Amino acid sequence: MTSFMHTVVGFITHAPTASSLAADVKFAADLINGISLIAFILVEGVLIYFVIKYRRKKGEPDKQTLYLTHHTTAEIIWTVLPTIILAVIFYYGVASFVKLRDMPKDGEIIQLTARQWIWDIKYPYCVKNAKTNSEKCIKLTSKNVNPTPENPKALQDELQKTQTQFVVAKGRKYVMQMTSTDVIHSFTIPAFYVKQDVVPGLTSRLWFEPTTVGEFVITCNEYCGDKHSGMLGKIRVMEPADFDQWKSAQLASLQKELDQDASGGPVDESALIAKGKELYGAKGCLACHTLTGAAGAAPTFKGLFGKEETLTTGAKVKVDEAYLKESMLKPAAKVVKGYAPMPNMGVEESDAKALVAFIKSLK
Ligand code: HEC
Ligand SMILES: [Cu+2]
Repeated sequence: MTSFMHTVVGFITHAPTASSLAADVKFAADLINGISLIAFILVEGVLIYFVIKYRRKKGEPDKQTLYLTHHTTAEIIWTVLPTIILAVIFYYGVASFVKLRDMPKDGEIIQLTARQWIWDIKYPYCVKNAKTNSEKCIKLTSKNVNPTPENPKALQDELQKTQTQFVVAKGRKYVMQMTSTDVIHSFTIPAFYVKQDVVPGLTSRLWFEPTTVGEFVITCNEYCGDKHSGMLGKIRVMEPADFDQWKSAQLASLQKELDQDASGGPVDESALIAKGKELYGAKGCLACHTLTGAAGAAPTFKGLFGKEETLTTGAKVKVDEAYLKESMLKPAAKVVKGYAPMPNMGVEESDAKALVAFIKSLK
């Protein structure tokens, strides 16, 4: 029955279905749209037909309308038929909804943080340094694909080509544990037919099992501010073997970073600056801080190091490494006069080091 209905209704739309539940959800949507379309055509068709057929023609005398108190057969039909149709819609809607909300116990848990206007994810794959006991896990951050003060003519399509790819393996189950640092966002992967609000102060969940290798877009489906339209991520589904290879390469490079940090060996300043520059884009700092000297929503980074800033308290501070670091890790601690406090951008110790080096390099 279900597969027959799938064939009948499936011809209406041809969107890709790339997760284990996509076909079910798409079917429920197509069914509702299909029934609505048929009902619309019937109702409007009969309406137009009656308007034409029973209109009063020129010179015709007034006719009295038939006086009807009730019509049992018609009443039974218009009660029973819609009840059956609605029961069918209800069945398919609930059946797919229940599956969507039933989080698999064996799913791999990916932490997601949304913020204006990017997605941050953290995988449960981590490495440790035995000596210092410090840990690093694989993390990816999307870029906002909107023009910036640095690149005002950039096109979204072009920017999206260099978008960070979130990576998952085909045939594995994933549970996203999601929260937001600012406003309500909505994490959506159209090809997977999944969508869930991401709310500050709350953890919401969503799960999927990708079934098709390829690249799919992630959108934010809740208006979240003026760069909402650029909150476009990308997710790449790989064959499990390729995914495992990607994962071990990532872990190996994290291990290397950890061991370097631990040994306190010579730091490659230019590599650190390059990493800071990348983070400036990846972490979304460019949305507010320019590199050109122009003040935007926040002080420019150009020439910032060594400058004297006046804080909202009236106190003056010299911009040194410690102050820069504090401004990133605890943005509310010291707020520059004339500005609203900066939101917490989820900058971590190791990122802060690179960002400070980058800011120092901008004379
Ligand atoms: C939504 C806008 C916004 C974003 C995005 C943002 N900042 Fe800020 N930032 C501000 C504002 C506003 C201030 C000034 C008020 C304050 O000190 O809190 C500021 C201040 C700072 C300061 C101190 C500057 C000074 O003149 O004393 C540093 C350092 C800084 N931000 C670093 C960063 C880094 C690094 C990022 C990216 C991870 C970032 N900011 C992202 C808005 C932003
Ligand atoms: Cu959003």
